[in-house]
Formats: sequence, C-alpha cells, structure tokens
Amino acid sequence: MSSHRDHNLASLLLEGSRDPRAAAIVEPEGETLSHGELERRIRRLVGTLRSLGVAPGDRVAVQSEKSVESVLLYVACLRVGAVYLPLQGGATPVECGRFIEDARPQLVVCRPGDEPRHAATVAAAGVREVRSLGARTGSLLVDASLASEDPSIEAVAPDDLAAILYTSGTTGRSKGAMLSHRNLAANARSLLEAWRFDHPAAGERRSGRDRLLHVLPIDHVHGLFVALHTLLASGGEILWRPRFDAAEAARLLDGCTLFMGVPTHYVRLLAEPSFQRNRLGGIRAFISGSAPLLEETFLEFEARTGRRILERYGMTEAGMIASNPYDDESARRPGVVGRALPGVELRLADDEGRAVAPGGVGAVEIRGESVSRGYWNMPERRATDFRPDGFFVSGDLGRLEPDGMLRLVGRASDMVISGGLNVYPKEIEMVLDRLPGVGESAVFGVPHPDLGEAVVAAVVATEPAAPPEERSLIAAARESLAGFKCPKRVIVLAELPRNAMGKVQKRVLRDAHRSLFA
Ligand code: MCA
Repeated sequence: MSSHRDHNLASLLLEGSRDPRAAAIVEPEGETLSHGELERRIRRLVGTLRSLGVAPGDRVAVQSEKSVESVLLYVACLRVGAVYLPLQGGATPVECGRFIEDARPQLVVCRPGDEPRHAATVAAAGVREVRSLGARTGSLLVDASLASEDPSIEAVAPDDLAAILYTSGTTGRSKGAMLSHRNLAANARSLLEAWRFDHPAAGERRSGRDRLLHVLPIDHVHGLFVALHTLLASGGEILWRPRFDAAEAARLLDGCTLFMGVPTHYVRLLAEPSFQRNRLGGIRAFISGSAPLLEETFLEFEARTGRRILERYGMTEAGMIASNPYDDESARRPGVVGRALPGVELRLADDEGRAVAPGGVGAVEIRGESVSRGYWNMPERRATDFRPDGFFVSGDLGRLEPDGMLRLVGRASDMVISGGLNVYPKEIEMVLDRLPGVGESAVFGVPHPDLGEAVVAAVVATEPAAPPEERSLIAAARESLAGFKCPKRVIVLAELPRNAMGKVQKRVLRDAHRSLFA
C-alpha cells in the first residue's frame, strides 16, 4: 500500500534524480543546477514557506518572470502541501486582482518592484504575506538565504489540490481549474509511458537521459506541467530559456533530445534559415500542442527536416488527453491529435450525452484520473460541465477516424486560440463595451500566419460621425487586459450582423475579415 507521502506529486518529481551530480537545469551562459543542488535549493524554499506560515491547503499566488527560481518555488509549494497558483506573466493588475480576490492566497509572490501594483488587492483580499521573486533576486530569496533546509514532503490525500489555474470562459468570468496531486501525477505518468521516457517505473530502459529545450512560459499547463513533470520525474536535463527565439532555438536544438512547442514556435522555426535538418539528429520527438497545428506546417516541417511533428491534445482542466503515436512516426498525420492517452477515457457525444454514430461529429468528453473535479468557488459548474457519469464536456467538437484517431473539427464556443493561448471573446467584449464611444462590440478570431488565429474586434460607435480611433481603443483595452487578449485590429461597423433571433453572427464577421492578416 502506498503511503500518503507518495500521493504528493513532489515525490514523483523526485523519482528521477538518481544521480545528484547529473545536470537538472542548464542555463546556457548561466548556471548549471545539478539534481542535488536543485534539491538543496528547494529544501531551503520549503523552510522559507513554512516560516512564512504557509500551511497545507493555503494558496500561493505567483506572478514572476520565467525563471529557474519560480520552478523551485513551484516544487517547494507542492512539498508543503500548498496550492500553487500561477498568474500569467502578462496579466494586468485588474486581472491579478480578480484571481487573488477569488483564491484568497496566504502568500503572493510578485516581480521585484511590483509590490505597489498589487498593494490594494492584497490588502482587500486579506493576504498575509507578500514577497518578490525574479532570476536570482527578490525578497523571497533573501528569506531563503536565512532559512534552513527542510527535507520534508507533506503527506497529502490524492484529491488535495496541488494547483489552481485560471482560465476565462464563455461568460467572461475567470474560472480557477482545481488540479489535485492525483490529477497531475496521473497525467505525468501517462506521458512518461506514452512518450517513452526513461523512468524508474518503466520496466526496461527506454529513451536514455533526455535533454529538453524549454522555451515555453511556465504559467500554463504545457510549460509547467507537461514539460517540467516529465523531465524532472525522468531525471532528465532541461535546457532553460526565458523565452523563445527562433535563431537561438535552431542553434540550441543541436544536442537536445526533445522539443515541446506551440504551433507558432514551429512556424517561426521554419521561417528561420539556420534551422536545418543536419543539426537535429539527436531529437527523438518534436511535440506540438496548445493550438491546432496546420497541415501546411506539418508538411513543410517534414519536407525541411524529414521528421513528423508529434501533435497532442490537451486542456487546462484535463491535462493531456490524446497523442499521436510515439513509436510509429509514419502513423502521425496532420489534422489528427491521436488516441486517448493511457488512463484517459474519451467519447464523442451529442447534446444529451449520447454516443454519436461511428464517424459522426460529437462533443469531446473525457473522464479519468487526470481530469479536474471542477472550478474553485464554483460548485454549481459541476452540473453544467460534467455529465452525471463523470465525463467532462471539453467544449471541442471531434470525429473519430477509421483507425481510432481523433480529429478535432471545431469548438462549441467562439473561443479564439492565439499563439497557443485561449481567448474568450466575452471577456474582451465586456472591456470594449465600457470604453467611451463604443456602443457594442463583437470579438472573433481570424487566421494569422504567425499566431494561428488573431483576436479582432468589430465595434459600433455611439456617435457614427465621430467613431473612436482604433489605436486608442486598443491602448485603452490593454490597460485591463493581458497583451495576448487585446484585439490586434478593431474595425468600426455601422451595425453588427445579426440573425433573425437578434444574435450576432460571428461567422459572418470571420468570413468578411478572414484575409485581414493574409
Ligand atoms: C504575446 N503577444 C501575443 C501573444 N503572445 N499576442 C497574441 N497572442 C499571443 N500568443 C503580444 C504581447 O502581449 C506583446 O504585446 C507582443 O505580442 C509581443 O510580446 P512577446 O512576449 O515579445 O511575444 P512573443 O515572444 O512573440 O510570444 C509569442 C509566443 C508566446 C512565443 C507564441 O505567446 C508563447 O510563448 N505562447 C505559448 C503559450 C503557451 O504556453 N500555451 C500553452 C497553454 P504588448 O506589447 O501589447 O504586451 S496550456 C494549453 O493550452 C494546454 C492545456 C495544452 O494543451 O497545452
């Protein structure tokens, strides 16, 4: 029987560190952190968190630049049984305020110098401690330098929360997806198996020691959970970059065994002349997710490198759901996201939750240990987002190919995915509608060569003779919205297209403006 300590996701992440001298995180032209040193620094942060009064179940909200220190803090939070709450790097004080008020953290960790930005919210939400953290800087590290190492790992129950990740939704209101130790550990184990990581639990030695080029942000599932969990649990090496730069990535991939990116990364790599086949021999998989990979990107990548990208499908509430085959590269196809991962049940259903006929289009529903049990402070959503038999309604529409692979064919909502980030139009419309000169607005996505889709807004002016300026509308929206959510273009229309029921026809807008960025 497994002990409670074993339910802590942090125990799984430790399993790979068999050789404490082996490199864990490497910053080119910077520091190399061995697994042993990583462990020591995490232990200091565990001591620090405990000294700040962070107790099991307490939320720790973190808005920091992507830094190795924030990885250490994440693992330390798991170890004390706290709930890690990453706030997107680009989130504005207004957005952060909403998350902090909802989650009521014990500790807020912000970027050095940002304390005044959060002061009002922190006071209103009764947050007890505020610290700052950046790359090798911040008051949390000052505390850590005085703290003693604490090797303990809190005993947790499988359903205790490990993290809350906020996503927006069709109503425009942010929802905090609650992810338990069980959810995250189950998903990590599925990926260790599906992508053949070298892991102690695997019967035979698999891939050998991996080296992953890490260019993703770590405030989302992809960069935080998928990339970090698999590499830490398998004792691999993470080549750490604070952000993605195509020329640098083309150079650094030489010597790596894995790459995980969003489609925009692949588009940018293909536009980079120095990205060449002869440098990629050691890479065992190029993995793509978070947004649909266009067929043309898949084919161009294969033509350039001789390699087929491994596309997989996931969402914040469920982790990774499906993956193209790892072992048979020739079976990977553009436009399909693969088969359900081990431990994930997937079905396609009609509006009533009945299975659709083979080959038919249905709503993608999933069940399994990796699926979140709902949203923080929103127990009522359980009834709308889950079927009575426990399947989660993903909001994506799909069709099963004859060989059982899933093809995503659309979304039930008008969500836009821009550069791998989900944007819900309602949230943007609520901001635009409040701006002076705007009568009403409709936000939609159009094809974009770099971002896949770009956010565009159509607005109707309150005074048609003196419509608001596009640039000032975008600048005003930017004050309350993270940059990726802001419309790249705003079009002023005399009226919004509506159907006979008075509903705005977003499809008409999308079709009319689909060449805006062509
Ligand atoms: C940055 N900007 C964007 C985006 N990213 N605008 C639209 N869409 C975006 N994705 C804006 C910034 O706000 C800024 O505007 C301006 O563009 C330049 O910012 P910069 O940081 O220089 O942009 P970049 O470096 O070119 O970033 C593009 C990017 C990045 C590399 C594609 O967005 C990125 O890392 N995307 C990956 C996101 C990701 O990890 N998704 C996983 C979600 P301003 O100057 O006004 O501020 S997890 C998920 O979906 C699941 C569950 C899954 O299956 O993986």
